[in-house]
Amino acid sequence: MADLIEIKVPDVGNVENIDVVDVLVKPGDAVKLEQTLAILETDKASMDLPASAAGIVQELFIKAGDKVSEGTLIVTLLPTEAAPSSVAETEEASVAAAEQPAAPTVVAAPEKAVEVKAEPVPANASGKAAHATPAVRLFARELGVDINKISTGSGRKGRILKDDVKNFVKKAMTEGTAPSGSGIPAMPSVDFSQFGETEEQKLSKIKRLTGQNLSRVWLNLPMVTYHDEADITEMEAFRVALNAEKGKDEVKVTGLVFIIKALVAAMEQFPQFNASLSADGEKLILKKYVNVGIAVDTPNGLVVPVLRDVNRKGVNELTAELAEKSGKARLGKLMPAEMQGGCITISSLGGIGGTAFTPIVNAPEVAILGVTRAKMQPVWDGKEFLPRLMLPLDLTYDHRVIDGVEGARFMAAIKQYLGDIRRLLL
Ligand code: CAO
Repeated sequence: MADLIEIKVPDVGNVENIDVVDVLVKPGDAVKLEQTLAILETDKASMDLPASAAGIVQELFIKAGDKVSEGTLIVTLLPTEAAPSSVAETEEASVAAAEQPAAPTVVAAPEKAVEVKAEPVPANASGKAAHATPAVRLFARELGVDINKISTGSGRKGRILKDDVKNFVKKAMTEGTAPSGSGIPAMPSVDFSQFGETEEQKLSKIKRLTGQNLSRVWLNLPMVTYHDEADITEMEAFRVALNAEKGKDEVKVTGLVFIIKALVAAMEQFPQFNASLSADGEKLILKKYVNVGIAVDTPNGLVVPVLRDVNRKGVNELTAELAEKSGKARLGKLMPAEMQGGCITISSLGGIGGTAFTPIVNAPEVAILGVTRAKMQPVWDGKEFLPRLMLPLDLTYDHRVIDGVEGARFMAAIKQYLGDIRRLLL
């Protein structure tokens, strides 16, 4: 039988009687090189005690609560052939290597390590305490991670490991969900299965990305939504007449194309709506091009194709382009470039219904126009009530760029263009 490898407490710098706070292996466990065997803690530091060789645990000589010093025997391992058995190649060398144990990974404790140690283990929202060693808790604290937000760990029995903390931070960084400094407490995670049957459904990538972007905008932009109605009775009559002239296979003009034209005409009149605020908030970047994003509902979530140079295109060209882009969006065939460079966005729910809503600005744009369902209404003309087709409009704007009066004037201009589309020619 191969010689057993003895793993002892290495030189930890003249510290005696170190507390063993946790032992992570038991007899029979296969241990990898550098795997943490135990967590030791002094009043100055927490340290993971790594295995200086790979093997199967034969005997364990310490337990949580013990005190150890340099040279204390921790475990004996039976070297395994399959795994890299040690830092060195041969069995003899591995025994030698075990006698010069790898240095423990030391995590410096904060000034008041003793108080930190005494801290009660907080429970997460599901009522369960996060399952992690003090060293991992300390590591999480140093990175500013609330360990209770890591729902399960990849360690034994769901124990949270350092890698889980690292992955949590990585995920937060890439998804932009890292604390924004807003000081807003995170939503608690709730175990709904305690109230009844549940089923988990993964969000589509589009939904996840949209959600992150919307949250960012919601937290960063002071937004105001202004509501009004445009009289589109004549516009609708013209649209119906236009479509009556179209052949069976031709794409029909929708009201949305006129709304796009009216919006763009208003933007030319009020250039601050065709602008973005510089990242430092010091400058307004005015755009000389006019591209309009159209929110399109797709099976995978909301996407916003961008119609370019809308001011230079006529109703028929825009009708064809809108049909093409929204069709591609629904099939998930839009290229990233087709969703970039928008100056303002329209979100139209008119095909479905509604009387008003508060769309969220598609920042760094400064405004978004929401549209809900037009309906016939009695409108008083000073002498009598007339049946008019009224279109509800909702203009949300970034109040850092647009003030209330500008918002109201911009909306009045849109209404005027929609009320009399001949004005689009002026
Ligand atoms: N008032 C009354 N009727 C309206 C209308 C309005 N404001 N807007 C559309 N309609 C009618 C259309 O005329 C059409 O009628 P017909 O079938 O009789 O021709 C029908 O409703 C369906 O229109 P549509 O929605 O297919 O076409 P559209 O050009 O108006 O809109 C598009 C295109 C791509 C914007 C739309 O299909 C869409 O995806 N809307 C959802 C936008 C969205 O998800 N917004 C996000 C909200 S915030 O999260």
